[in-house]
Amino acid sequence: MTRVFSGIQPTGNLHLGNYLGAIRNWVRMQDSHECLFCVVDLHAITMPYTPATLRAGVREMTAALIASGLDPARCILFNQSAVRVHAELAWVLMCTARVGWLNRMTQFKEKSGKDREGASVGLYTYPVLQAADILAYKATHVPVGDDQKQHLELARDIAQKFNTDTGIELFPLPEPVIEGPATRVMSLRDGSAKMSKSDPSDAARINLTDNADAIAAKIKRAKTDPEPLPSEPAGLAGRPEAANLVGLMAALTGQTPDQILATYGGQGFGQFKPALAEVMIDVLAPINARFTALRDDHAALDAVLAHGADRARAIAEPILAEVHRAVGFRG
Ligand code: AQP
Repeated sequence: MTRVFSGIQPTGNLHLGNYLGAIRNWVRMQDSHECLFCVVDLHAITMPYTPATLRAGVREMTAALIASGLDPARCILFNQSAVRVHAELAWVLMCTARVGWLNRMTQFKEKSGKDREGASVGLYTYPVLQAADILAYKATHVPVGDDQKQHLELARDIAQKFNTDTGIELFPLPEPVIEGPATRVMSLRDGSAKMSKSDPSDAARINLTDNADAIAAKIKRAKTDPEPLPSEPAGLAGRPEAANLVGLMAALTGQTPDQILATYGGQGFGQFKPALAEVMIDVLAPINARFTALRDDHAALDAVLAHGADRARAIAEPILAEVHRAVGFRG
């Protein structure tokens, strides 16, 4: 049996990296698998937040996911805090995970920065909650971007240790699904940094809510180098910004980088960038229009989340009961 789980934080706008790296795969998988997709609001409070922004962010992310193609009739779409099993299972798994394992997590190091002592304990234990998100449903496949690889390996280690400690093969080891030509979309301002919601420069990312003018302006200003495009992918080595734009063109058109460079090799960015912006606008404009139509219908969005949470609970609660028996909390 296969079951798919993945999540996204309701912090800031959905961006092109989230869409190409993860969401597009989610949309594809909802037709072939049992899928649960979660707006992870418990994760969102690991960093500074305001309650009003968080509440609005959950609805906005729900609207953005539906606008991107998730269909609440074909997948289970809900917010994490509505299903208490996530937090309860996280506690049990925190007693399974080892401090040494968490100390190796690079995302904590990046997000806590120089002020590690001032970071929340939740930010440190974030990957254990992420493991609980997945294991609460005995999910077998987790479609994510490349940046989540290390957390997925940890989730597998936690599942394995729990099974060994209790002597019961309770959890399957979840497989990461890191697929497609854009598993790591880079910042438009710095080809060595990933495109990210928390980048202070809005010019570094394409938001799914950006209109055509904003997209065209951001692509025009995207950092590049003075060389023309090479005619083969090998010529992109050492040119991260050029490689990123070619990768975006490939992901958006469904072509390979070879095919893109066969068309644009030898041309400068003055020709390539307007073509890329046009393709991007064509893909994002319908998503943007659907998002605008959905975002203010709070009652409808809340109803989608409530129904999704009911369905998620129906799967997770019996699994938590199995965990309680395995641990010895009940007979
Ligand atoms: N640049 C990216 N390229 C490809 N995939 C990406 N993802 C994120 N950035 C890229 C994937 O999107 C999914 C949801 O991300 P998330 O919101 O849970 O993770 P995040 O780390 O909060 O997203 P951001 O934009 O990177 O936010 P910040 O700035 O807070 O770190 C995940 O599957 C992720 O891999």
